Amino acid sequence: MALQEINFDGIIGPSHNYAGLSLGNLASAAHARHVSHPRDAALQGIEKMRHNVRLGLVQGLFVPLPRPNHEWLADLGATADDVPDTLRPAAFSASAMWAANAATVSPAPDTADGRCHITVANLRTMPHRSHEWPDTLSQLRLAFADGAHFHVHKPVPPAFGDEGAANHMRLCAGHGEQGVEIFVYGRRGGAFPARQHVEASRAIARHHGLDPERTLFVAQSEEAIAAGAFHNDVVAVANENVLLAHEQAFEDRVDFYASLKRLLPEVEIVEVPADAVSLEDAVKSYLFNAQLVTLPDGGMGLILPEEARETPSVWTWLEAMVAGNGPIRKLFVVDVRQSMANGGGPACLRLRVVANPAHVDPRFIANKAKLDTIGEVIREHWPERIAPADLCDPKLRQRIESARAALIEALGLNELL
Ligand code: SUG
Repeated sequence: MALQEINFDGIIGPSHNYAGLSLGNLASAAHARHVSHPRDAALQGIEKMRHNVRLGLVQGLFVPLPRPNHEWLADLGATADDVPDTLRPAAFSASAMWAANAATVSPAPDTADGRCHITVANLRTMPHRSHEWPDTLSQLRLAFADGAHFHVHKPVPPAFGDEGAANHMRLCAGHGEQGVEIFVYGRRGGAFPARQHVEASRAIARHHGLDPERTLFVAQSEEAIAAGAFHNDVVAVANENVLLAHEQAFEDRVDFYASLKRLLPEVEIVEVPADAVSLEDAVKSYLFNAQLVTLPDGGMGLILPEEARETPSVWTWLEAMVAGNGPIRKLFVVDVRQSMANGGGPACLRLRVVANPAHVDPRFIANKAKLDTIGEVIREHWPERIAPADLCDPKLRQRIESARAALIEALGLNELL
């Protein structure tokens, strides 16, 4: 079977809450200490997966990580029964839902040994995300255990921040052909941190055995980070030969586009001008955090958050784009508002892997019946709401832990308990 795009969505965990933990992520700051709705959040995520399955796309899934993270607390000399207020929200964070930050993926046609290479992200910049990687690594090693086709790498050393696929794009003439891999890094972000270090990206490219001639390292623009684009996938998205990007996404777009055209003459660059959509509207609407996908009947579509339809400048531009003669022909809108309120749109919620689905552990591949089962578990076990003070309640903690266990048992993934 040919290589296919598989989108692995992170199932939104039962501890989903709004703690305002991510400096530079405007939505996270705006919703700090709001009441969250984990059950609705997770069902919104399942509905997005159902939507994509209905479109005929191959859908995968990852399960939530154990929260609170007892091992991380123990390393900090604390326990879940006696956790300082300053650590509690980080120990409970459901941030692993944003699977685009789980790892960087180089498909088999791009790598020296012809296997798909996957490096788990260290996420070291934000404390609440820095303890995701050990459990994410266990899950990746299970899903992609077939060593003939995959190589899963440990994270790059924490000296250099790495936030995974959210800062990586692959352009190619077709999924099965050697592509051009683009690593986008940050240098400065005004008042906000640059979360992807170029040395982390370079290390990943070496570990994955990429051809240096077909690998680009591109600086994200300082103004984009300062405007709230804390990851490149807030201002750009790529699929096969199409790049959709905001005019102000990159530090030196002229140089980047010229290199890209030289390496991949088939590339089609769709640029959104700043005078049509401001950086502010791009960040508010998450227009670029859409999933840009190749549809089974040909042509490409964008799977966008509701917020894009609600932002007039964005929707006007998108409608004009699909009416034109460009490569992106269809718009689909999904409701992921609970995730969006923490700065995670449709593309944040998925890790894209180009591989043969038959080589992946089938427990991580979704279908309609499995999504129905997961939906039932969520309806029965996920808390309906979490206010900040609830995180101190031992009964909530117990509920979060038993909810995760129920899901894992339903999926037969007991190795992850
Ligand atoms: O790392 N939000 C995440 C959002 C990640 C979005 N991912 C991509 N763009 N690919 C982050 O900033 C907020 C958690 C809180 O504040 O409770 C948070 O971690």
